[in-house]
Amino acid sequence: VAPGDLSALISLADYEREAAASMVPGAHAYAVGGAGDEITLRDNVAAWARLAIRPRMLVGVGERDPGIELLGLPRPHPLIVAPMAFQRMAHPDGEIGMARAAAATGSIMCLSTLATTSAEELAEAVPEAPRWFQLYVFADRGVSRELMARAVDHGYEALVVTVDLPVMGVRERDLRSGQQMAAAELVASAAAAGASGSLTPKQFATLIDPDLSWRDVERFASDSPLPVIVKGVLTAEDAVLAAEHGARALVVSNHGGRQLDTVLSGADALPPIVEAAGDRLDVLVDGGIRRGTDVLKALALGARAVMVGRPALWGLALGGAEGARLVLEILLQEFDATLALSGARSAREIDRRYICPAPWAAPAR
Ligand code: FNR
Ligand code: LAC
Repeated sequence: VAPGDLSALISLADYEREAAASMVPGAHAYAVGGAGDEITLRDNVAAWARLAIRPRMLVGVGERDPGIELLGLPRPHPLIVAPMAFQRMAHPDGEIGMARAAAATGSIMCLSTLATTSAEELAEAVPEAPRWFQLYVFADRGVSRELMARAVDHGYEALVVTVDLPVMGVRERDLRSGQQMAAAELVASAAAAGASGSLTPKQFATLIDPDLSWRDVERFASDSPLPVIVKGVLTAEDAVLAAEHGARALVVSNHGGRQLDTVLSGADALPPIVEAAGDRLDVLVDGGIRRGTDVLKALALGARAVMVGRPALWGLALGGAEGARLVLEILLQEFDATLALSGARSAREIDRRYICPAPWAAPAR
């Protein structure tokens, strides 16, 4: 495609392919890579394709409502932009561009602790974006408390505590690329982490406290006026602990296959977690959401909402705020068509009856 002309890109797969051709190789490796042999990375996508849809006919789908309820509040649809570090590495619009795309589409923007824009800058630049703040807890708890206070002061609606990165996963694409990044892109993030100068993702990871425990989650939940969402849980056991320690919600996630290879996909981990959570927790899921049909399947398995990671970053890389917006719009249009063709008038009525195990083998990618 000609630079600036995104109209030829009609699917998220188109964005994936074009981003691979146009991003700086080191930045692309960091964005798309996974841990180890990338078995989980691939399975995150394949797992949604192992589910088939059981559509109902003649339901009357002339009016469709993609709206859901999350943390007790109505939301226009179930899409959330996943927290992703260093977005200015993909495009100069960075996190502010991503927030504009989220605001334009009614999606929640989740800002990473390791962002290249501070929480307050983002809030001032795009006050209309519904926003959550993702917290990495550093060994220096003062820094985390400061980050939390700033999120509270600047209109962030939830605190997403990521618990699956006690240490950084071993990502061979980054080892091969040397993870070259412009120092300027790293300075803002270093400031957020309470350090001066610039830090690479690997250096950041060493600031994160590997001894973080459920007691810390409980403390954040009781100190924070914002609801705490635990991100990165894959077992029913941990879902029960999250509820017992004051979390309001959790994100079933393997960090986009970037941490421990050969763990379960979100789709496969979800059902026992939904069952264990009962009505104590809102359960969200992420990993490999690339089609509107994937969104319906996630809701059918009991998720209330989904986070979308890399596709939004491909959009940002190719067209800044506008590119990210187009990606979210494609997904929303696909989800609307999926509702109509599945015979679901409302996202809230989607349940297990809409899916079954697929009789085909998921296509290899
Ligand atoms: C991430 N992810 C992530 N998660 C988090 O809690 N804090 C972070 O700073 C980051 N950073 C980050 C950077 C990049 C480049 C990627 C691709 C991912 C994980 C992210 O929030 C989410 O869990 C996955 O990306 C979801 O999978 P998909 O949609 O990318 O397949
Ligand atoms: C990553 C971290 C920073 O996945 O969350 O790269």
